[in-house]
Amino acid sequence: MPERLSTSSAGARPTSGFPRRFVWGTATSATQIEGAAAEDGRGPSIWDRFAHRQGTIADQSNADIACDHYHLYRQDVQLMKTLGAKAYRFSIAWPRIFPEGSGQPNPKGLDFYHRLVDELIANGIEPFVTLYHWDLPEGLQDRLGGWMSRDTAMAFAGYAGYVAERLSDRARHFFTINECSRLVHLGHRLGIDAPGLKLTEAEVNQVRHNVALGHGLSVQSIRAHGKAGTAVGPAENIDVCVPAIETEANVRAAEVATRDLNAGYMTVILEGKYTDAYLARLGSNAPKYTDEDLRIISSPIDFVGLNVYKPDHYVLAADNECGFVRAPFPASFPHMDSSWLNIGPEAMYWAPRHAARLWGVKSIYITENGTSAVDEPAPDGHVYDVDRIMYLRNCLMQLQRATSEGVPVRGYFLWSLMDNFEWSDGFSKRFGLYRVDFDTQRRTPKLSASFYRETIKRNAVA
Ligand code: PNW
Repeated sequence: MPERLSTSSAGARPTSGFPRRFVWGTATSATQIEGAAAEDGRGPSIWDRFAHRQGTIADQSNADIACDHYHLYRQDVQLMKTLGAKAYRFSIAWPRIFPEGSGQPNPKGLDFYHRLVDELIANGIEPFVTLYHWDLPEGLQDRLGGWMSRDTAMAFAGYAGYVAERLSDRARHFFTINECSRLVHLGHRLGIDAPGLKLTEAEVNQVRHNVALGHGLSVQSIRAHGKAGTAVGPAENIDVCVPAIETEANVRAAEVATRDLNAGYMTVILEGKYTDAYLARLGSNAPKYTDEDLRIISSPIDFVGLNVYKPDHYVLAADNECGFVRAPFPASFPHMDSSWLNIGPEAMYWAPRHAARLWGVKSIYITENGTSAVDEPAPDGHVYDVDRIMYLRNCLMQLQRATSEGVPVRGYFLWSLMDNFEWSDGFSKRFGLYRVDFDTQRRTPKLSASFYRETIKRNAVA
């Protein structure tokens, strides 16, 4: 006899709930939404110059205007309120605060973030501040060689402390640097992100070390200058290793691989030293550093932020030196509208679980998750982005598995509130819950905005 399906609670999955007080939010970054690139004393950033260089951006666009959020922030806060979001992760443009990177601050630049923070709080939305989302002041690139120099790490700490001192009476959570791994790899090795460099292996490894140092120095500076109780941590897209088949041996192999493949940033932050395997792999290209650097880099943090989009490796246990094999991605592996965005929602379970198991992290935020989609309006004018909903639903179900097993995930920030300047893809890839018409700056909710609002309301996957 066929089993009877319960019809009493249509759609309500029995295990779809999240912990009480789970923080639901959206995320953006300054360059991608603000515009007003030369307003109120803002200095140029490496992304301004890079985007204006021929052939760097897929659609020949730049971020001079983007979503014009600098002027439309009040309306954008209302979009968040409509979603029922409880928090907002945004980044501060360093060149608004210190137009030259260091030296003379620009009070008008900071005023914008005072206004934004006040507006958020007035609407019951908690501000989560990212201090560096890739918009290095151009002056630091020109004068110091940017992250090739330790002095940039020092300048970053100075800026971070300056901001924390002034905003931490209302913003209680600070993320230091967004995605060290991408800024190093795409910006300094492949040259497809600003500053568009193709450095040698030794230089790339030194840049990674300097960024880690900048993270650690800024943690110390935020503690020194922020109000008591200011919480601080990184926001990193760690390489997420997923056991190809969920056996005990594969799970262990995925943990070993995660620790090893993130050795240059997350592992050194949480363990206070570079792993032997990492140093052996780099050989004579290893970065130059002191023991004091390692102590700074591993300054205690209050939480770990994880940007999770896709699995990076499917891993099997193996009888080799490193203890694992990475299965190559088959050519047929499915992806979303961005070709790099492989579909593997299990990454959303394994990323925080690895952080909790490997390093004993007690507090985790998913600082980004989301997808690009084509988002053409239907004849009736609506955007039925059911592919984005599918992607989000699957990721959130995996996240729910993690929280239901006790993995300490405190909140989730969906990338992104609205379509924006998607770096070298320009405006050709849309990640928003709200569609932006970049000619009129009109924002229109997509179907996924309703999905997210319903999820927040239920505190369960809708
Ligand atoms: C993140 N990957 O970048 C950034 O933090 C955002 O600024 C960006 O808009 C968003 O994700 C969407 O791209 C990533 O290849 C880009 O795994 C690529 C990857 C991860 C993150």
